[in-house]
Amino acid sequence: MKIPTIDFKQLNEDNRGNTLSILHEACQNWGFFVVENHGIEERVLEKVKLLVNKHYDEKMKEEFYNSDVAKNLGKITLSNVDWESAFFISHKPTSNISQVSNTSQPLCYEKMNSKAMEEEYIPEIIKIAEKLSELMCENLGLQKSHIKQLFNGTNGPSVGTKVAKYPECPQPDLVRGLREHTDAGGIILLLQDDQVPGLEFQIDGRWFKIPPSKNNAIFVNIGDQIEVLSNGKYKSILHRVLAEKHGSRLSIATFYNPATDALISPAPELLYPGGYRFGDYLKFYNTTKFGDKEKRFLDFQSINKM
Ligand SMILES: O=C(O)CCC(=O)C(=O)O
Ligand SMILES: [Fe+2]
Repeated sequence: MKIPTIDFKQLNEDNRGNTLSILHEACQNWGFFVVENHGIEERVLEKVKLLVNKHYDEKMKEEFYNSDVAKNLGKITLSNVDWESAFFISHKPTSNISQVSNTSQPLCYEKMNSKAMEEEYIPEIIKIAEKLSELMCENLGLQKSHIKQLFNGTNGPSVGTKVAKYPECPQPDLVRGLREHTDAGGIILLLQDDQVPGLEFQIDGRWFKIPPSKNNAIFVNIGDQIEVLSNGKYKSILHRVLAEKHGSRLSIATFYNPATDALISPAPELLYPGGYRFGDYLKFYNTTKFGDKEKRFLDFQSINKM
């Protein structure tokens, strides 16, 4: 199976329709896809990865291997922990970079607050999230700005980044890098390792391996709120990260989420008809019984509104 790939370059050309269909299919049936030719400069991506790797080697690695999780591997059952060394940075509506730096992650201020992360990478990744949100709306037959507006709340969408390494693990069958879950929010954009694997998504009950990204493509998956607003048309899919015996895996995951006070509901255009008397439905059904069910729902919904 090949991971669905969205080539942003093709959106400006004759292939736009085809690219939109690939995206629609990916959101309906896979819950994830890869974005190529996204427009973020190679130089920026390489710099961000280098800073994170360097930070891990200098400041986080030793702390991780001294932690209870690492020390207890093989001694007690590690069913409720993750073999992960990570910290979280909030970007929007407000940046917490200075707090992150002042507390547990002294490095962060110097390194992550560098131009590369906050000024060059994050604004570009937000642009990609918003472009994808517009394309999803187009595919769902919604106003282009529907997702953005839904996510807005009082102060605009919440955006944050989990900066992680999954350290090399001597006994990877005893623990997960990150236990299986779906993501709570909206659109998740991942810049990941180009060598070390580990990420897996579940399709039809079977785990599907996501290979490392060789060409700095951005891996995207959708979260629970996109499933809800699309009334279940798009799916947030279970995923996990395996611990690996050879090499530590880099993962920089940016979450484009609703504001905490955003009021979420399925888009009215995508709802099943609702709030009617069964007798009225039956009357309409009797005249449309041998027609298409989807069309009957749509027509009944619009009649019912009047
Ligand atoms: O590290 C990864 O590749 C995935 C991370 C993830 O699933 C998460 O943080 O929710
Ligand atoms: Fe996740």
